[in-house]
Amino acid sequence: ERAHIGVTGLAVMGRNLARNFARHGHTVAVHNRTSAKTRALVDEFGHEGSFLPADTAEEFVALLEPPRRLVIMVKAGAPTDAVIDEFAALLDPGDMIVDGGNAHFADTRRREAALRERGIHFVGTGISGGEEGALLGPSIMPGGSPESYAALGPILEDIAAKVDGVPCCAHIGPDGAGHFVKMVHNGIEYADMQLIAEAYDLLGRAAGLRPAEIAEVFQGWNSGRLESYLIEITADVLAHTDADTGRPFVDVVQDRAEQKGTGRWTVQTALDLGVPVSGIAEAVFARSLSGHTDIRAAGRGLPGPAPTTLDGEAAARFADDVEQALYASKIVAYAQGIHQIEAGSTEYDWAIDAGRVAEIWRGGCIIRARFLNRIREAYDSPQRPESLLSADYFRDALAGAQDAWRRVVATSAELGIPAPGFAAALAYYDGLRSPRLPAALIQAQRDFFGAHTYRRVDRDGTFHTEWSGDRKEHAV
Ligand code: NBP
Repeated sequence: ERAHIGVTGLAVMGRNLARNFARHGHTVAVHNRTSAKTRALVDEFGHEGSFLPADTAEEFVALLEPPRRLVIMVKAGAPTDAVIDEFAALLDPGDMIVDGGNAHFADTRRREAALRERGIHFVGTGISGGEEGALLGPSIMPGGSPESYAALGPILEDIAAKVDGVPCCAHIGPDGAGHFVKMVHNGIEYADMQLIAEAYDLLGRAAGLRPAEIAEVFQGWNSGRLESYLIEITADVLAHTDADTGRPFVDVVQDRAEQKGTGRWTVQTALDLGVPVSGIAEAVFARSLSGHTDIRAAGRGLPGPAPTTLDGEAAARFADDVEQALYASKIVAYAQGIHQIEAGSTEYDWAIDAGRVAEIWRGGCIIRARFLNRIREAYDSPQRPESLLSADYFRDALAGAQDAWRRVVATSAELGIPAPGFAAALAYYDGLRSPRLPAALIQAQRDFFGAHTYRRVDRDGTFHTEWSGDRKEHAV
């Protein structure tokens, strides 16, 4: 008997993916560097389906039906390269290696090019949804060649999450496109989490609500347009009481957020592409600031406004405003992320369909949300929007939210409660709206000190003014 697909790397993710394949009726070859994990998987879950365990790489490869489909789920970076090298030597032209780890898309492009030389399809695949998603249905973002998707697509679509019967898996584009989109997904996740955290902070510190009360507010929001996985788990976390102390759980957690680096990659890549992902950047920086206990300790005595909390009715109105600010800022975060995806797609010639990306994010992944349907609709419409913000539905939503959004940003500034995500999103929105930006002055300054030239509003051409001389303008 041969396996339809194989999984090597049987830590939490690989093991759950292998089980997911098996539960869908696929015969799965399983392998791990340390074979105890392979045995443990078969002992514990062998009854769930058909597993073919292998102790060595050679045995593993021999178990796969040609053309071979081999999924690697090991630690990103050097371990992934080591495993690719080990297996590539054993494969034949036409075989496929799927890297389901969180690789940087530049590594995926390098690996894909190297394996293509040898006739092997390398399919860098973003997989979102964590441990539970891997088992019950993740969102899957495969890159690689269209030929590889023809062979892999059906089996990946089988195990993906489904929303309205549509699998949350689609071929994103060639080489690194899948990992690029997964990276931006994680960047949006950072932004979304930061915005939710700011909403929580404002409801607590400005409106005077306790965590259990904020949990109720979030529960309410989760039955409206903000319905999403992150809002749902936020309500759960805020309602949770610490068993040791009887205090709200969130109050006993140290306020230092960590990061594994995909948010940082998103921002680094956006800087290279020249895309303003200010919401994602603020989220990365807010985590970073939280971790600097030294400068935070030094800053604690800095003066601020006297602490005040809104009274009952004002607090209730404020909570409604925060819902609007959160929704509007979230729209901006997605608009910025999609802009980055489109810029990456242009830069690397990937022809990514943003509407399809929104569609496969509707289920399985951490940023799954009701409003992704609206994004898909916007990009499916005959007049594709230049920015998500200019699509009819979103323009109207922002028009309805903007007064409240401005009040929330103003209140946060007045009360001295940091809301960098809300503020950056609003500034981006106002930046797009502005018929004229102060960039004109910046360009003039650049010409003054560095002869960097400028363009005029009234004539074509490039100009320089002799600032240190007669201040006459010359065409250059
Ligand atoms: P880990 O990222 O913790 O990796 C552990 C696995 O890598 C084990 O199977 C280990 O084998 C294997 N491995 C290592 Br480490 N070095 C190796 C080497 N030189 N040769 C062969 N195998 C090696 O596992 P994970 O948390 O399941 O994540 C797997 C991938 O999925 C990662 O790239 C991760 O970023 C990505 N991912 C994770 C999540 C999540 O929620 N955890 C979500 C989405 C994507 P051993 O057992 O012999 O040590």
